Amino acid sequence: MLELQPVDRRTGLTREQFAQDYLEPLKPVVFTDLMDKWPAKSRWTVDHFKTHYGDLMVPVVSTNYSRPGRSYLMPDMDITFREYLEIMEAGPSDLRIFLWNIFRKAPELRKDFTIPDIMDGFVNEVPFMFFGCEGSRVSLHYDLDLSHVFLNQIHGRKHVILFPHEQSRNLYHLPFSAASHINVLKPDFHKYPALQQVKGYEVILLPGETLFIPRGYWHYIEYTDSGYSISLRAFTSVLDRVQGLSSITTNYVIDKILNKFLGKRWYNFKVKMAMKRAE
Ligand SMILES: O=C(O)CCC(=O)C(=O)O
Repeated sequence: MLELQPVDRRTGLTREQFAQDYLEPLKPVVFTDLMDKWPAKSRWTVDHFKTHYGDLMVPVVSTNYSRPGRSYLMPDMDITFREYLEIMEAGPSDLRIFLWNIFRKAPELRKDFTIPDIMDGFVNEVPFMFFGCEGSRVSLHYDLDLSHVFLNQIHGRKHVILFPHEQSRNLYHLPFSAASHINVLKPDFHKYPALQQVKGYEVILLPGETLFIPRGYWHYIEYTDSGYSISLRAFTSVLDRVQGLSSITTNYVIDKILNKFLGKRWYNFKVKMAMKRAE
């Protein structure tokens, strides 16, 4: 197993304590009370979504999503939100909705949550929602825009494993991407010996809790139950935002082009580079 320690759980954390203990040292933390006053906590039930937003079309991804050679953020199919929620209620499946800006189509949902005071002074990005069926997995990646993420769990539980960005080489980071194809739960130390150096964090995130994922952190997520969350993404400065945009350009754009023209050869080159860097 990889060396993992539990993420701290904190209640009543002040902005100053948060800045000193977590934001500045880039250490993850779970807030138990950040969304206490949000109407979304009780209002956003599966039935509420089905009744009011069931006809919206949603981009759904499966495990194909992280298959080698696929480009980042490419959905597998579009179905209605109602159809997706019915699949989610029916039992385990690998189907998920990733990084969905439901608020573009349903702006009134924004009234059901507020940006927490802890994020005062941050440059905020648009909120996104994530849905997943029981047992579905989000493969190990970091967010290319290098934003800080506040992942607010509305429904169901999630197992989250995190690693600092400095550990990218030991995690066999595939260059020109935000991905690594190592198996976090069953690491193959023989094939990937550098994994023995890796140190990370883990938590089972509960409904009503908020996980702070510092910028650049690697994360692997498994849906313990079917469920959903809303992520608030933010930067502490405009400079960080610009750095994020440059990271998207150099990784996403170059990768997409070379994937298209070189296909498997490009992927094999990235794997070779990842092994070499870890050595
Ligand atoms: O919760 C999820 O399904 C994925 C969350 C995630 O990867 C993110 O916020 O970057």
